[in-house]
Amino acid sequence: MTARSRRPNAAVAGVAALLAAVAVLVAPAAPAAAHNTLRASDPAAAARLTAPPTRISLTFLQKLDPAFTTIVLSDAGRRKIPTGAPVVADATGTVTIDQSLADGAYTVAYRVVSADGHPVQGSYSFTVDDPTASPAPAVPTASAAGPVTSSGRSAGPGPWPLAAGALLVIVVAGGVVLLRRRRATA
Ligand SMILES: [Cu+2]
Repeated sequence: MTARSRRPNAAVAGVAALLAAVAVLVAPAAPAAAHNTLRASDPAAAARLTAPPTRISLTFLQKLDPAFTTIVLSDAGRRKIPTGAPVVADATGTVTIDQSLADGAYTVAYRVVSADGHPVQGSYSFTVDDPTASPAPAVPTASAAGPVTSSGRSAGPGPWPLAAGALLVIVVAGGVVLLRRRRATA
């Protein structure tokens, strides 16, 4: 009696394990997507500016909490540049720069919170290269509308499009072989 009831249980357990494995493979990277992410910035990441900026504006995916929004500007020597306190409007945080920035590389570091309360931090760099400020040869200016690069992780499309493409190739190749066989026998 107990031996009889064991077999269906084992089968059920096997199916459950299979379903669990499929669920793990199919489930998207939800935690990464749920966190706040830098969407755009002014100056843009890796921008080469011909005039020093007077403010830094960062736009995020989710609404910011003014109490937990930090934006720090520093120069190539990692010295902090004085700025005003962050002014938050919805998902955008802005700080004004108190001084005129000399030519050189600068880093913008930020720390904000996600909707779930978890902190998110990252940084990016831009360069000030004012042709009127120094006799150094002018470098072609990069577009300020370049893609935002941050140290935060981004959820890519994953291996599924690749797998779907490979499956399509197999199906098409199989169809071609079948057609050739039918023509050969006809
Ligand atoms: Cu979280």
